[in-house]
Amino acid sequence: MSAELILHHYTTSPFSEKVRLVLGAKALAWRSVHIPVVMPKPDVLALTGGYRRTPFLQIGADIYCDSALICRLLDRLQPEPPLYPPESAGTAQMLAQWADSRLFWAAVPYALQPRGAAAALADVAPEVALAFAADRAAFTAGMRRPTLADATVALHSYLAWLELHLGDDRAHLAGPQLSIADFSVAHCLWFVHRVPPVAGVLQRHPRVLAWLQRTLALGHGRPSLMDSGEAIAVAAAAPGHAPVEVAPGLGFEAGDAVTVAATDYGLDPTPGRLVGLGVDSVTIARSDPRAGLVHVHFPRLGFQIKKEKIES
Ligand SMILES: N[C@@H](CCC(=O)N[C@@H](CS)C(=O)NCC(=O)O)C(=O)O
Repeated sequence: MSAELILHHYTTSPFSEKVRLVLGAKALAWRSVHIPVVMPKPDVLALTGGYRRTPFLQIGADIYCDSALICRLLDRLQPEPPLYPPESAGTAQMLAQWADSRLFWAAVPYALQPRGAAAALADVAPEVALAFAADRAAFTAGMRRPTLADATVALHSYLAWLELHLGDDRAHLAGPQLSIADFSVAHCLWFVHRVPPVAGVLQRHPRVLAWLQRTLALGHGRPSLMDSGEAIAVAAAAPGHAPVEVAPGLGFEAGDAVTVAATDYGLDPTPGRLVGLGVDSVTIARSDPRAGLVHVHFPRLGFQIKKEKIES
């Protein structure tokens, strides 16, 4: 692998934990850039052009947004162990999508109930905790966030389903082989597991707990710290970009001025010129005064591309 893998993340981010565990399973070396937990994030936006969610992966002047796309990329770069083993790839991806959407939005509000938040934010000044709450309210504006009552019944149901699913002594969630499903479910339950006052809910599901401990033991690979200024300099100095093309028949042409934005929450759009489009991903080119010409890649699923009017 030529250019370095640079993961922009923060310790407490569940979707970052998903990617860190994939890096661990694949025994990869990577550079670790710690980004702010709340806005403003000027060095993040210099690279992504608008997307503010965590994590994203940088290779030179290519920026890969969303853990689903990052995991597909890592699997191409380092195929062993595979995240999409042919015998279970369909089941694995459906399970992963369920976990990243439904299980995530049960686990996070459950873990951040008052006694969980008190422990998770124990070392944080009250004004920082308030800023976090305000930031996440804006981040999820327009989305119906589960109440604690909603999240509690959902998490109990989901844990019971998983316990049943593991009842045939399968080693991994989609079958005998590790897959993307393990990482998507593990990052959600990790967020509950790491907060002692609420982690007891997992004890009632011994198969789930044993599977989670096995999955978390994959570790994080070999990270080494980098600061965000250095990461921007890496983008500015990169000799080029990963090859991409715009496939015909998908509604857009190469060079179109577009915005790309998530459709669920954290909807901030990234504007640019379309340079890549397929059924799996969309790529736009944009210039930044500090990072230079960057290509920002998104998954196609879960993101909306909109043509922008060009000022004449
Ligand atoms: N679908 C996205 C979801 C990412 C996501 O929700 N990340 C959370 C942190 S785990 C986030 O962006 N929180 C707000 C922030 O970090 O600014 C992915 O798979 O990467």
